[in-house]
Amino acid sequence: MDLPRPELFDFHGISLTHYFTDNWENVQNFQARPDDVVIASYPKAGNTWLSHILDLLFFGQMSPDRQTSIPLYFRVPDLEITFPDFQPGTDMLNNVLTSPRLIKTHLPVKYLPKSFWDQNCRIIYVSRNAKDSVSSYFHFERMTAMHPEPGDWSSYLHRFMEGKMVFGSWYDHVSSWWEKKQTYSKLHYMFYEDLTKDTGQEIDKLCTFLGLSPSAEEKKNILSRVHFTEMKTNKMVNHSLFNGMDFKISPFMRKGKIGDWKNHFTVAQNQEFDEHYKNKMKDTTLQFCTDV
Ligand code: PPS
Repeated sequence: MDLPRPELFDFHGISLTHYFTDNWENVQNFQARPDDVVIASYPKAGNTWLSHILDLLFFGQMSPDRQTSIPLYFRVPDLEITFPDFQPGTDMLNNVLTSPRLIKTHLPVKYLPKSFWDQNCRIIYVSRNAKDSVSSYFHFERMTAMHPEPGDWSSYLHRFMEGKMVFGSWYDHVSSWWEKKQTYSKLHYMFYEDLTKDTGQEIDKLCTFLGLSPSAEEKKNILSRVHFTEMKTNKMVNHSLFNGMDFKISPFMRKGKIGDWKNHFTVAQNQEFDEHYKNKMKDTTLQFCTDV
């Protein structure tokens, strides 16, 4: 689809494009169901990975055709999205007949619709270190018509540091969701890096949080299906069926690694970034791993 790139603008204090604001009122008034499971993250933190894991955990046994016939972005709709030829995320979700509904969002914690808190819904937040997040985001913005053109790497990195990205500041996003975890017990905060290092252990923790007990056989099956190489070639999860992305520029499932930032940051950029990072993150206990 040949669409013009959207403008980035300030919306209630965060940078967004119209694809994420056109349906704002319906998003904010969205009615949650008590058993909804929300998968929240800043962009490029592993939301797709987690969505696939949860879909398999909840529906892999019950309705195996679901995974082979319905693209993941329909099985786990994005709450705030509106995109040509697609139903808005809220409509897709209102039409979901299976339960629990699995709901993807990139909203900062203060903009998650109130109903999710009122209904005491389970929320999983996945976070990824800033350097790999910005590197992944750069390549994603090169290839998707939903976001503005990223421009050159150096100015992009500075824009990330200033928080002028679609969905706002990474620093505010990851740390305000982290703060929320201290007071909201149904929030499971996890890290892309832990998921990479020991997927099985992270799935066990997820199961404890969600009250699920898959058999050893099921778990083995899930582990093989959520591996990067497996997902990269699976059309139902790799976004190749979505017409708003140009895989000739970059694939959605790109590298799937911890530390790819080293192929992007110069020594000087890394020093500047670290200084700025220390200051931005000085008031949070949140710690990230940036290396294997
Ligand atoms: S989005 O567009 O914000 O929803 O993107 P998101 O799914 O959150 O993040 C995309 C990055 O996650 C990587 N990914 C994985 N890494 C390892 N293993 C598995 N199974 C996996 N699935 C997705 C994906 O490759 C993107 O990271 P990069 O660094 O660009 O490869």
